[in-house]
Amino acid sequence: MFKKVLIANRGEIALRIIRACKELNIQTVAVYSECDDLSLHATFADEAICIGPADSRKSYLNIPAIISAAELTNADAIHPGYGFLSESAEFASICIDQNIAFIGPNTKIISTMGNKSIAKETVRNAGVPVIPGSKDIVDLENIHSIANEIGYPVILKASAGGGGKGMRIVYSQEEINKAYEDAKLESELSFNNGDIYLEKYIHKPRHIEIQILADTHGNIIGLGERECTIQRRHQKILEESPSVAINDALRKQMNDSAVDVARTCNYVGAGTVEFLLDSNNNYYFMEMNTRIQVEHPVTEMVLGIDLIKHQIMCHANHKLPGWMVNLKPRGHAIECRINAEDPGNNFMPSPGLISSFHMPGGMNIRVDTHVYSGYKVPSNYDSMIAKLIVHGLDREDAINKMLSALDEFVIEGINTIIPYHKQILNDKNFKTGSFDTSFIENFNYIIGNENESN
Ligand code: MV4
Repeated sequence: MFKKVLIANRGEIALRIIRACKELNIQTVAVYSECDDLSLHATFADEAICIGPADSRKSYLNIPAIISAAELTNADAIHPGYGFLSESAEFASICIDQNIAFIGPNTKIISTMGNKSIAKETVRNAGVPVIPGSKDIVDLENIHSIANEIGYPVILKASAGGGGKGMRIVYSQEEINKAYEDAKLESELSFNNGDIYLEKYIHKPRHIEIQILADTHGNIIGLGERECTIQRRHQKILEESPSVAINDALRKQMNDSAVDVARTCNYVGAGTVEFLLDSNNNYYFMEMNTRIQVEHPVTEMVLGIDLIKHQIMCHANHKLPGWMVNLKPRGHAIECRINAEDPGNNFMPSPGLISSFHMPGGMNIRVDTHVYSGYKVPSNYDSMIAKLIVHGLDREDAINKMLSALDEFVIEGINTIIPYHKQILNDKNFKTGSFDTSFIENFNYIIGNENESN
């Protein structure tokens, strides 16, 4: 097992990883920026090193500073968390060169899955259903013939992208050249890479992803789905498991497909295979995330296992336990992301001092957070300040438990999206499970009306 792990991240996930390490008797090193010195991850790690100023390019994305901190403290592994350097093939390769284990898959897997067009082609060759589309990137020469072959509407996506940047929906031949130029420019500005590929546009799909774990002995296990359809501007805000949209037969097929994806690239560690599910219950591979994800707790709650502990053990060459293949989801889990944003003012970020903070408690209620009363939310980072996860007997029980826990959650001094979550959970279509990716666009938030049903 590793003796000392450096956590190259901040916020709730850094704290989450520190807890997993403590339970495994692994020493921990936190790195923090100048504005994060009072954050709980820096407090609760065995050692903490300042790696630079608030600007993440100079701290949490500063590879030389992080590697120096690992060398100075004799860390034998680095956990990158999510975001920041978690899917940087360059960072993973530098860790390996410095003889520091990278708690993530190898450089080749990160690069393959990081290029969404290459990832799709790799997965298609493994016999997993992928969204119909171009085999490769497109240009102005071939885009018309490929789009006509697939049939409109089509969607243009950035090869280096993921998460909506550089994405354009195109309804007719007349719009495609301009959409291509726009997508390419946006992609170049965002990712330094203007490669664009093309897909059939799936009308009102659901986003369902499968968690997998893979050890270094060839064992790969599919750990069920998370329903992630409730997104605002391509940011997930509420996730749940199981999904109401799939039955046991489809669940097994999607799990098997996710394992096939992992097998075809000799995957190691924790990963997530994202699928779109269309209104006829056809599922298609969209992309694979080669990191632990924000929403991993909903899987942990329905399965009763610690994904980060198992992720770390996989990279320390432990075998996945035999019982893991027989795990069945129990009950229903929901996660609400608590963002410091004002839902009454176009989700404007709301940094500042938390003057009062009281977390909900009780049976099967979990709060993952790095903040506390008196903490100042910096304006330099992502606005997520906490995750509230509940586990209920069934979906209705979990929704009621979440509503009650949100009611108990007191955060004063800044705005949060807690009232927005309450209205979602009271929405008729949310309650019946009849929603698709257009849910949030069509959702009408009423300021000050969080306890009324719509
Ligand atoms: C799509 C799609 C329809 N057809 N691809 C990809 C990135 C993700 N954030 C949004 N993506 C979509 N890709 C095809 N071929 C629709 C979406 C989409 C979406 C997907 C999941 C959850 C919310 C969404 C909101 C708008 C569009």
